[in-house]
Amino acid sequence: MTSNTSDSDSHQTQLDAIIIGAGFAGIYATYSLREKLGLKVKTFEAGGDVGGTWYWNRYPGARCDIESYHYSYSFSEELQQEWQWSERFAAQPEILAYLNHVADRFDLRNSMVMNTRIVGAKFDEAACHWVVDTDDGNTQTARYLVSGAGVLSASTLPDVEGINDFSGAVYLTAKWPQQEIDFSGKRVAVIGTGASGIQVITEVAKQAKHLTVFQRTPNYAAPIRNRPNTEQDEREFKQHYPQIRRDARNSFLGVNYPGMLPSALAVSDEERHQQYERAYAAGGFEMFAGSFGDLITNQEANDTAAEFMREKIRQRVDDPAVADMLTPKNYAYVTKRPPLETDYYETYNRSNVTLVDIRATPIEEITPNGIRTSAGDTELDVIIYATGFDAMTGPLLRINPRGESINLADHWAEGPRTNLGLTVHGLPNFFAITGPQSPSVLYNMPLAIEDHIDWLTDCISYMQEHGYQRIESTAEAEDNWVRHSAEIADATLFTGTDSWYIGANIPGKPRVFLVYVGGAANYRQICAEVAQKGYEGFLLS
Ligand code: NA7
Repeated sequence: MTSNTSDSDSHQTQLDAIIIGAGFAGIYATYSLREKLGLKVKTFEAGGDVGGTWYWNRYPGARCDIESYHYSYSFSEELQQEWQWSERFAAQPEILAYLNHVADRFDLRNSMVMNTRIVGAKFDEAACHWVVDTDDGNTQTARYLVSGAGVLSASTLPDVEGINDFSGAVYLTAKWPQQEIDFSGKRVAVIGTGASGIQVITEVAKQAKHLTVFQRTPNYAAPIRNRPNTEQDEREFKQHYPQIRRDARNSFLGVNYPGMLPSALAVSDEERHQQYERAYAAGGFEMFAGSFGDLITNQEANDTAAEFMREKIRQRVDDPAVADMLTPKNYAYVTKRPPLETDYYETYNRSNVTLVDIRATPIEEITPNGIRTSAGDTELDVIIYATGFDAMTGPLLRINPRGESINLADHWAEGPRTNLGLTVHGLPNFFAITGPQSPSVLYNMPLAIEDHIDWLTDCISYMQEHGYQRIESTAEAEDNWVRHSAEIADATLFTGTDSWYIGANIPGKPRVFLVYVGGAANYRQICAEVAQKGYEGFLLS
């Protein structure tokens, strides 16, 4: 990367705000800063169009696992009323169409530059502005830098010998080609069995001549129970949207599932079983966010849910040896992101699907003809990598914003350090939408995004009113937030499991829990109090 940033940059500031990315976050940030504050905004998007996650992850089976009427913007009542979601859980093309509609409806494209990646950013103290480099060799300056770079956008590949030697076709779920791919008659491998792997495996198995799945860790996957939305669903949401959004914002996951009971240990075995059966049948995230309130804090309570899920796997998979391989054994339910599925476990009952446990027989090498494990060679025409992301911190670290005295990579060398999961000491006028140590991925992302952008819009408005040009978190407020965030995480079962929530999927990444798990309602209240107290914990000048 070459930087065009130099001390001779003009002190003239070209823009009020530069926004990184045109996904859910970048689209609303563009709208909010431009339409509510009248700022001069430019949004840079690496992809060819708006959509972010939903632009890139267009693999067969890609679908949202939050209900579509919830997984949408709430900022415009007209938008809520006019958009119709065809399914309970929207598939990728429909979400992408929705985001395109929002960009067009609010005329946002004229503030956006596509096919342009931000590759560096430095805060110039003398000019009090950000100097931002793009991969087309240009440099722009802006008072504020707002990252909508996403939390699961920096995809990763395994560090395995011969990865570039395979002579067949290679696809990544996270960077899927625009055109449809035909797997019929092909010998296909999928590496990875997270949310993306599970979705793509189920679809590709229907087409491929043979599918071999390379699994490192089995997951507790639950049925999504997708179906077309009915007219009644639509009426229900559209008539009661304000109340539904309020309730959603006050629930842990950002979707207000009814029927949650406080503790799995406070009811009889029979009642507990019924509650799990009800939640499993209801679909979506009800199994953990609509069953019992203590699954993420109490190991004994969690064991009851984990055992229920294991039993379901054993019931659904014909071959007991395969069922055993698919059964998670040594980590608590929900502490790795639980995927949702349609007929995932039944896929392993098909004669054209083979499961390989790569903990028992590790991948040794990718060869020109396929994959070699310690048990032998699998000949292949196609390899699909569904191997995940450098989550939460990866997208920001790949840009590595710099202040006068810090750069983000050094500042975060031992794990992310933020104030409110939104700002960083040493990086003035920088806001990370759904940054690490905010509720983000353990909340409903569009709502999390709106909460952050509303907060930063109010913050900039306050600065304008009071004649401030610069805001920076104090070191002390950042230390307190890092400590507070870690203390809450340590009171849960999450930190005992290797997952991307804690950086364990990336070799060498510091083991720090990346999400604020105190609940979005608490979190929003803390953010509101900071603002009410004149941005306590921040220096304004
Ligand atoms: P995930 O959930 O991180 O899943 C990645 C999968 O790839 C997971 O099964 C990993 O096993 C596996 N993996 C990762 N690295 C390797 C290597 N080196 N070798 C073999 N297998 C590997 O990513 P997804 O894209 O599925 O989902 C991300 C989020 O998107 C999801 O949680 C939703 O929020 C939407 P592991 O479990 O690490 O042992």
